[in-house]
Amino acid sequence: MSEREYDVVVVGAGFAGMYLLHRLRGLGFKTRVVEAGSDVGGTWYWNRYPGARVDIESMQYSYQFDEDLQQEWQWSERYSPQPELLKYAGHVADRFDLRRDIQFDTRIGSARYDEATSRWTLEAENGDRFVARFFVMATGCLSKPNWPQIEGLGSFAGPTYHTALWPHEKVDFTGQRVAVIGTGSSGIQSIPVIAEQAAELFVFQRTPNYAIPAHNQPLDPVYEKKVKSRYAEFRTEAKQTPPGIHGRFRVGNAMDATPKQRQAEYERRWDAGGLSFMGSYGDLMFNQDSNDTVADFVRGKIREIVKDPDVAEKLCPKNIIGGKRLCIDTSYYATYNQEHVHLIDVKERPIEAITPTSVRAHGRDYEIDVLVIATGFDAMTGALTAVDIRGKDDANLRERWADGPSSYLGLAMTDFPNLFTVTGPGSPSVFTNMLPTIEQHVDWIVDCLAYMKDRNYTAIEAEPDAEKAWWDHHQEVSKIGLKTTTDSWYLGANVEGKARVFMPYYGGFPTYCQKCEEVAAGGYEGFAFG
Ligand code: NA7
Repeated sequence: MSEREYDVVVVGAGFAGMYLLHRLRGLGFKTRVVEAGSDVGGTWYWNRYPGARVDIESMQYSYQFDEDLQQEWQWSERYSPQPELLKYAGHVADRFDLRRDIQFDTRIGSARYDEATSRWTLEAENGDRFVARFFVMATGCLSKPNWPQIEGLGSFAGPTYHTALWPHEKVDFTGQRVAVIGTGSSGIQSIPVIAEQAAELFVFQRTPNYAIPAHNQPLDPVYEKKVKSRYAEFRTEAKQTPPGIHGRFRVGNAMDATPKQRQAEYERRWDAGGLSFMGSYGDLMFNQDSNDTVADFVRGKIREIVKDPDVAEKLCPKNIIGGKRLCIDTSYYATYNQEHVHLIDVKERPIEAITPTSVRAHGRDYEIDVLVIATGFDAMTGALTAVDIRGKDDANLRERWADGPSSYLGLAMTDFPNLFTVTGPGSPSVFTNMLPTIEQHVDWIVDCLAYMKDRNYTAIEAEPDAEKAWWDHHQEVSKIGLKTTTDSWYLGANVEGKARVFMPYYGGFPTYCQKCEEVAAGGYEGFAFG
């Protein structure tokens, strides 16, 4: 047990925490990063399930703050697999000598603000205490695993693996009877790989998802050279698009094109693969008829790929496309053509129970050896409210957000002075390429701390009016279009009892960055300094 004092304590050593440490150190802030895992990497440290892979192209899903780093690092595939992303995180930690200021294997349980000293005291579950003027939660948007509420879950006698808490040692499914519960990105990425080994695979699907082929392949050296010859410009161009991703995003309306033109465009995008599929037309997320055309196209593909028409129908999503996060897959639908792969629809009749040897559904026991839980995360707020955070006058973040979160720019909250969140609710976060978004947030936070240091300010707090105005704007923007018409983790709908409030900012990365810049240029408008 120890107690030490710092200028800044950062919780989380994923890409956000690592870059924060690098920048804060550069400005002379005495910084400590506290991380629950045993190494750096965040998402890529925990999500080691078979098939785990980023859904943004590798050349874009990487840091850009250091030109030498981005020139020297070589990705091997179009979409990096988890082990390579973890290796990259480790490389960055080595290159910038980060680990010496990171305390691993330490989970923060509580944080309390002392108004008299304008300092936070963080207490870890092992009893270690960290006192600091500033406290940054760099805990990620998808980091608190969501466990399904199924009777008997803990009673299963064989191994149970959650995709978000995958063991470090290799899991061998050879000859095993395996159940996978959940068909979001994690299920869709892992199911084809598990099917290669398993003797029998039972997939329990509550809601079918749209998956677009990744067409993953070794990274084309010509493309790599081209991007690297103008990396800075390439990055700048990416930041001018709403998701902060370099790609072909058309502005025309799907309904203005003829059916033949639309079909040709969707085919072309399907063949190219990846998230830019939804960039086929500008109105796909704003016009139900337009969305129907692209959703029908994907349903048509599912029916073409999956040989058994009943299985194909079960796999066809009924909700709009893009309401839930689009999945990027490798052979997902084709996996169901294998005789040992079985799809069990548990939408109308949920899983009844988990027994020591089976998953019970529709009155039948599916006998299994291994249980894989791919039920996602308590997204956006879960990791923040997992810590007992108490601000001014003992303001309790968990209670404050019981009816849904609120934040100024996803960066700070009234009554919680000197606390910053990286990609918090109300920031564009998961609608963008997370790496540049993280860098933007970190730069903004660090610049703000430097501004305070120059002026000898000791406390900063979001003003209630500014927070309310931003949150109202954010909620207003989220209602434009179709996004809120689907139950999703963006809305908190995947966690039982969680308030349904739309969390990521839907106004686009450029608009958000402009607002952040204006706030800073105006002497941090909407913030009060002490
Ligand atoms: P997701 O996308 O939240 O998917 C979780 C899946 O688990 C989804 O299909 C859920 O169905 C399903 N689920 C949840 N609870 C149950 C129960 N009780 N029974 C059956 N099925 C259930 O999480 P992922 O980890 O796949 O991906 C999260 C993000 O990580 C992803 O969007 C990428 O950004 C990376 P539901 O749809 O709720 O009916």
